[in-house]
Amino acid sequence: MTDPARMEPVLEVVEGDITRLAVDAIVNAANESLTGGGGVDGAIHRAAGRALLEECLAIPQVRPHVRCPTGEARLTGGHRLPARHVIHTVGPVWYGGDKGEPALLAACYAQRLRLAQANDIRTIAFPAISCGVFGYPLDAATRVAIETIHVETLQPTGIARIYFCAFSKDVAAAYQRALSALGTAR
Ligand code: AR6
Repeated sequence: MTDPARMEPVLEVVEGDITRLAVDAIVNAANESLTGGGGVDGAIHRAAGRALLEECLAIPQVRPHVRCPTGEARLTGGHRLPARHVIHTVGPVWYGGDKGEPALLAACYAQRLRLAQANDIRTIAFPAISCGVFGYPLDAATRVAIETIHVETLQPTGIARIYFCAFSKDVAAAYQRALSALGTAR
């Protein structure tokens, strides 16, 4: 029998609100202070309740007002969410594409997968990190997301299913284009 830990995960695009997903972990597109904000960050804090903010505030600051530098991640509980954990990450702000944005965004996905692997997370859902307030062009961002995860999960990770949670039809279509561009690789 095939060991499930050695299998490549299923990649699935779902449309809707990430706070409704009953997965082991949802990823938050946060800011460096981890004190909440708008977009998906605001939705996650509202749905998880005050205890999530308190857990975030207890995370040590690495410099004033910074608990999670851009490209890094911090793990908390899910509190009132159906998800068991929240992986808070901070994507890059889009400054035109020649300020290291693709590498920083790829690091967000690759390192989140490693954090998931280290915490026995088997199902994980990503929002379109940096594609809202931070202004990363949608097609470029979804390509980085899908390609990075594809390459990272060619090695065994123990992760069974990865959801790309699209908050609108446009975002879902961009993920589908990025998946098609992978061809028959999976
Ligand atoms: N479920 C899934 N996706 C969502 C949801 C939701 N409930 N709500 C929004 N999105 P953004 P960023 C989508 O702006 O660009 C915050 O203020 C949204 O449509 O949330 O990384 C933080 O505190 C878009 O496709 O994140 C930071 O300051 C995607 O999530 C800053 O925004 C990301 O949009 C981070 O900006």
